[in-house]
Amino acid sequence: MATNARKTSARSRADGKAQPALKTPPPASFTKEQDLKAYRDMLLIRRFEEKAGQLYGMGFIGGFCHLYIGQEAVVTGMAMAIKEGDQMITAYRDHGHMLAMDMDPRGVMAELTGRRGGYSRGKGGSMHMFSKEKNFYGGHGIVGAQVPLGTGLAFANKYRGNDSVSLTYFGDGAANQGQVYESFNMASLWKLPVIYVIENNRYAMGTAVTRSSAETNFSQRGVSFRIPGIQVDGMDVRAVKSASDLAVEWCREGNGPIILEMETYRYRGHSMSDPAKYRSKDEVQKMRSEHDPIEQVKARLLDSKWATEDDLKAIDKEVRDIVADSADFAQTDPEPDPSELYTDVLI
Ligand SMILES: Cc1ncc(C[n+]2csc(CCOP(=O)(O)OP(=O)(O)O)c2C)c(N)n1
Ligand SMILES: [Mg+2]
Repeated sequence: MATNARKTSARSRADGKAQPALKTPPPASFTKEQDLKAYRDMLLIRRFEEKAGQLYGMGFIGGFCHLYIGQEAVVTGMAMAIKEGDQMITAYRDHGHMLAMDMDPRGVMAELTGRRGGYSRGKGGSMHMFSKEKNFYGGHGIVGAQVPLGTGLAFANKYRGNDSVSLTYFGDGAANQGQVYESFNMASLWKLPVIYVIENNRYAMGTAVTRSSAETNFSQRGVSFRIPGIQVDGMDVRAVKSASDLAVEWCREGNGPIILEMETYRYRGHSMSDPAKYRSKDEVQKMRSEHDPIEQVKARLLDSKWATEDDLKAIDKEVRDIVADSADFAQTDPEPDPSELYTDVLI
């Protein structure tokens, strides 16, 4: 559907041109194949993250490790809306993003355990992985740092005259960073094809959005820069897909940047060392039982008789096998040779 159809109200500009406001589109209607794919892709992320959590507990993973469990619908729905050549960049909660960009689970898991076969040859760890081949630009540990970089990717696309779009993800906490607004200004001024995906999972480390943010409607953070934004149910993969379709089309039509605020939730702590005392167990349990992105698709598949319990078990087995293989590889692949200590390093 053309994005033009969704432009609703108009705010007059000094130059007389209207600034459109956009409405959140209804969730996409999925075919059986799309629902099955969404289920399988989200399950892969969930099982991969559970395994990463186990390996961390067993001492195989050094440094930081931030799990994406609960937020799977965001990257999965967005990945269903993009095409070859579109780029993705995010922060440190990045394993799901890499799997959604079709990166090899072995390479991701082996990077977590610091092995040779990892995407950064075992020298980057959880927060620093890249694949130019798969158009994934990291993995960034400094909060907000990826936002100017993602904006730069969009600048390069415009400069080169291709129609690729930059998907620049960041969190509700990062949304309060100054460099985000410097990026917004330039992206809007130069009409850069960038989708700012704000993953509002309600917390930045142990701080709830209501304590850290004067304006908690993150979709409106671009108003001063004439960047439209919409709020999206980030726990429903179909809602994510339709919003992503709209945003991708908006960028490819040459309208400049757009913001998608994904309302989502992380089930685990901020990182592996977070006891999560800042929220109640009931709050987490309520999200899990009433809004889980994977359970929603599962119920739909069963209700519509598009899949039987046995079909879903077979998908679960396929996914578990991939994850088990990646974990085996990540425990047996050798560590980098000491001579690698000075390669790939700027000194
Ligand atoms: C510039 C900077 N300041 C502080 C930190 C410490 N820090 C790491 S994650 C984080 C919270 C970010 O929260 P959010 O953007 O909501 O992302 P989420 O962890 O929820 O995915 C903070 C303050 C950092 N890494 N970089
Ligand atoms: Mg957050």
